[in-house]
Order: sequence, then structure tokens, then C-alpha cells
Amino acid sequence: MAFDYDPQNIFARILRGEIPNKTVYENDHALAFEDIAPQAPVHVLVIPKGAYMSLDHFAMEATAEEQVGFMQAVAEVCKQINAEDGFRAIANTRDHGGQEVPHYHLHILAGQPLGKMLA
Ligand code: D5M
Repeated sequence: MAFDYDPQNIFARILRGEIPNKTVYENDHALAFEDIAPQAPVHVLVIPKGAYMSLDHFAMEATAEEQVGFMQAVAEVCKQINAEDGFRAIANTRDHGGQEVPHYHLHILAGQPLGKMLA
């Protein structure tokens, strides 16, 4: 599959500093910031700094260093939220997954019971 990345998407613009964000954590390969429309008391997005449009694009084409950097950012977010009580991580992917912003992002939701999504 060919992954077609749009460099004008809003998260690319955040990474270029063209749009402000509420940064939670940043390293060389990833940025974590607060979602603008939170669906839970804690709603953080973790994105890679590379030009990857989706989870599968990132998993297939990102370097090992990028993937480790991304997961380190996830780990730092988990340290900052009340992860002991649990959380949900979601990666909406393309049309069927309901993805709106075509730059890979992992939603991390926490801070209240979130119910069960899958039986
Ligand atoms: O989720 C895209 C998410 O991106 C959605 O929860 C809103 C969030 N969003 C959109 N614009 C911004 C800005 N500027 N800052 C922070 N968060 C933002 P999806 O999985 O693609 O449906």
C-alpha cells in the first residue's frame, strides 16, 4: 500500500510551530499534547515527528529509533496521568476507522471510567 502524506494537515502545522499546542511531553521523535476537544478528563494525543499518516504507515516505515522515541513519549504520558487506574489508547485509522487528521496520532484517554468498547 502507498501511503500518501499531506504536509498541510493540522498536526504537521503544529510540528512546524505554525499552530500553538499545549505540550505535555516532547522528545526528538514525538510530541504529546492536549486534545483540543477532550472526550475525557485526560485526553492527550501522541504524534511522531516524522511524516506518517497512520498507525500502519508508522509501523511499517518508521525507523526503530523513531518507534522507540514514540513509545518513550507514550511512557512519559502514562507517568503524568493517573495510569494506575487505567486508560484507553485509540488510533483511528483512515475512513473506516474515523480518522480526521491524516497524521498518525494515538489518543490517550483517562481520568474516569470509560466503559467497555468491545464485547
Ligand atoms: O482525531 C483528531 C483529534 O485531533 C480530535 O480529537 C481533535 C484533535 N484536534 C484537532 N485539531 C487540534 C489542535 N489544533 N490541537 C489539538 N487537538 C486537535 P481523529 O482520530 O483524527 O478523529
